[in-house]
Amino acid sequence: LANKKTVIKTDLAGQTLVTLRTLTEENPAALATYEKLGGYAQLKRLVTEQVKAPEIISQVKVSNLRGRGGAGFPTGLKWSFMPRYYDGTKYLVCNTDEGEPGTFKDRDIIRYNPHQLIEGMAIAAYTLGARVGYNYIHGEIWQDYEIFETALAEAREAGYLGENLFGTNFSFDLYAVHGYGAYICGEETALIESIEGKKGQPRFKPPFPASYGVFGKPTNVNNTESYTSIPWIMEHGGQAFADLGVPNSGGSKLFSVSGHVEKPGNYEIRMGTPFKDLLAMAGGIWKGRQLKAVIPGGPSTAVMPASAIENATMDYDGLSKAGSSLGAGSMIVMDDTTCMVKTLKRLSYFFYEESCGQCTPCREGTGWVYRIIERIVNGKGKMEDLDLLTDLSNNISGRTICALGDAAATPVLSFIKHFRPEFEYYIQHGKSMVDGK
Ligand code: L3W
Ligand code: SF4
Repeated sequence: LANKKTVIKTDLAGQTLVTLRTLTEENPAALATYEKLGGYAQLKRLVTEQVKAPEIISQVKVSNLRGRGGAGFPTGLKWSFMPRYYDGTKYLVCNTDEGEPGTFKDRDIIRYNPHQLIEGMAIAAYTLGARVGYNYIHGEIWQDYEIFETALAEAREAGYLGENLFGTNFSFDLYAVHGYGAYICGEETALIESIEGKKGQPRFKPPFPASYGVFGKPTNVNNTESYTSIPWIMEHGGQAFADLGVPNSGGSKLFSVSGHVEKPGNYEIRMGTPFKDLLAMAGGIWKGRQLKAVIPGGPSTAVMPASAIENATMDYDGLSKAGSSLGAGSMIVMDDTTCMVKTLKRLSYFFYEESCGQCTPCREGTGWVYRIIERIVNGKGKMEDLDLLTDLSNNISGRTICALGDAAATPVLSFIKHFRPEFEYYIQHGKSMVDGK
């Protein structure tokens, strides 16, 4: 790794680096770099001083860290669901299966700061009594998977993973699992099925993974960014992490900014940062054009017209008050040349393609929705299609095993709600109001 040439961003102005704190160094992914910045010191301290689990969980609760995979579930609360006294193996799972359009933050963590993730997972394993862990990495990313495997080997060699760590009776083995590139495997129970060697299809919940996870054993599943925040919280205290953000949204957070901006990329900023500041960091709207709309947290979060997001803040409550949600922080920016009808066609195809097919409303509904939008784009739409799309989406949402059904409905409902005249124009004229094609 030390010899591996990595491309790093040099302009980190305005960012508060927690999960990507090695980015300022020349070899960010190397073990020596992480150790130089105090890496693995928290794991060693907690294990050798035998700090009790409730004390650690209480710091995580105070930190206001909320799950970074999209649902925003409080991490400390989730950790408290794991049974403390259990006569058998408990598991730890990290979800690095980011696959939704516009999501690309977790791969940067394993690319630039894999050891902080490993330390965060080892601290979680110590706290929750997990003996074995898996990091499930999206099947379409190869180089980052290899970087993580190298980091695992370094950590084992240095005595941070394995048997009887630091001479205590705490043992933790961590493995990387290379996924298959299916979006649905990012759903935690589909991911668990996939780890078990089965087809990646979601299970009914409850039971939640905390009681019935990998191989039917208690399992804690968190996102990559969530685990990677843990060493910082242990070093500085839960309150310091909470203070980086705003009430109800602790810490700083990675935002993956893509679309029509001058400098797309990941930006780690404090929760509660105004949208305008994040947009400015990303260089503003490209080519001097105007902002038209933003999908703030990934396509499963509602699209927002410029007027709704312009004065919003980037945190759970801020975006929810403005009419959408934070999701995984995957912000897709669209300029005034964007045709919303064609954009919706692309997004709908994604959900149709990625549906696992178990539930009738999702399997049939996503395809039906896609075909209607395709028909509109091909100039054969009917005005009643808009009500049909709304009706169909409302009948997918809330009637399926997993959240993909709701996720597929969200863009359709929000695009039609905010940009209905564009859809009506397309149906009436057989071409786009925006690009005339
Ligand atoms: C025990 C209870 N555990 C809840 C746990 C549950 C899970 C977590 C949150 O979906 C969302 C989805 C995407 N006892 C529990 C309990 N839990 N109650 O808490 O659960 P849930 O069901 O709210 O969320 P989820 O199934 O994890 C995640 C949305 O995120 N999303 C997705 C982005 C895409 C990516 C990607 O490509 N990687 O992240 C963006 O918004 O639509 O709604 O752990 O077990 N009583
Ligand atoms: Fe599969 Fe869709 Fe049902 Fe989720 S909602 S289990 S993706 S068919």
